[in-house]
Amino acid sequence: MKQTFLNGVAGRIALGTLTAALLCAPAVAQNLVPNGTFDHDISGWSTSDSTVKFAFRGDAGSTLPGGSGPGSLEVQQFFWNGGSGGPHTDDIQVTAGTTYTLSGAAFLPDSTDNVADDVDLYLSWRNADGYETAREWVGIYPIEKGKWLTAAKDLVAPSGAVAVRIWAVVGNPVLENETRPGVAYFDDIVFVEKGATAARQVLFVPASASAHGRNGTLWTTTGWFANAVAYPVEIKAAFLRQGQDNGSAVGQLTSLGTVPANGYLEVKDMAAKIGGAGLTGGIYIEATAQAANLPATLVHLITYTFTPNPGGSGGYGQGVPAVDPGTKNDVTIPGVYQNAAYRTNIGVLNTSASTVEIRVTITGADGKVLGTATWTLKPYEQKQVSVTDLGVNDASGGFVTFTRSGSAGSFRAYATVVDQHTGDAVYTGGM
Ligand SMILES: [Ca+2]
Repeated sequence: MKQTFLNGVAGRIALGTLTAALLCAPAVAQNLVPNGTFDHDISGWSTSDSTVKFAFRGDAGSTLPGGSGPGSLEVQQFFWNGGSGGPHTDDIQVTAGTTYTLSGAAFLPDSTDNVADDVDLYLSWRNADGYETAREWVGIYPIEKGKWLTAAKDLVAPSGAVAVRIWAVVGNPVLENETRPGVAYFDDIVFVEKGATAARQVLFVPASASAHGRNGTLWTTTGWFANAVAYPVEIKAAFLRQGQDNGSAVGQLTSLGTVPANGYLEVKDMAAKIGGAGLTGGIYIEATAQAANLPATLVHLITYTFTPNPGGSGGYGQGVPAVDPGTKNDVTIPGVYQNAAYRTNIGVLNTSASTVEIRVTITGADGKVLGTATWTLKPYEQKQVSVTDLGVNDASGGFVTFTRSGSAGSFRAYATVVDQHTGDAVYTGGM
């Protein structure tokens, strides 16, 4: 009786502590910006604006309450017309009608050589065709040099929006004969779904198999998942078949298991578990965690597509890292061989719900075009062919370029060079 009573008290204390911990935790949803705290680098940020320079700043970071500290994005603006510019994120998926909060911190170095007079976060809503449908500014003000400043704003995704792109921009006043840049550091750029208590990450495996190949090989794909957070992460997936619209498959996911908090999960023959045997194609992965305040990355995934060695012991295969949906306009992959020693397969996965059109060009070692094709891929369709399908029957070196013809959709491309004698394969994702 006494034992039961003590257990009951202990239980209540534990529950009380847990509740207090949950109440004290900041009610912040998952940061949808893949690298907004710049802990180690500025990966995920890019620009095509020649008046902008940007770099990693390892010695500076937000010192505001709750700030992520050292590691920030330095932006330099070399244009003096009263406008502004800076690098931006890749597209981040959103749902129309949903409320999001965009916030960030900025620091203008206190130097008379720093001509900047403005820092902002700029957000562009994009539709399924890849066009901007509306834009928003989150001004960080009043400007005070030598001090971390912050701003936040609630924004509702407008009708038709499927993605956003976020810019960190520096503005200069109108100045004549000026050469000194406006400079600012950015940190803790956070874009969250307001009130969300769960986190989600979408990944794609561009190529996988559960199928017999040449010379008695049997190719299957094993998934190696590393958990990046301190919560269990559930993994669900769909197989993305060649030559068809896989939009409905992405809406009917199959569970592949749970990656334990801070832990690891191996899933053997993933393609057969979600698609059935005898298939080659891509894989759609959805990782979810039931907790707030999580980063955009919940898991890291590498897949290993291999076969037992038909001629002896052991086996061989190739590693294929999972990728985020991305938005790539131009991808070049060096290493195209089609001769007695090697053969080359090239492939593309449509990582979007839109039809995507891609121009494929294979260029030989001497710079001459060896073959071209235009591929139209249905939503989430995967396609893989031999370079001989593009008329390339003799190539001892060269490269393949994939260019998105329209503005709609996104894709990931790859090439695999296979040893003709052993069947050993080397996978290269797009650059
Ligand atoms: Ca930081």
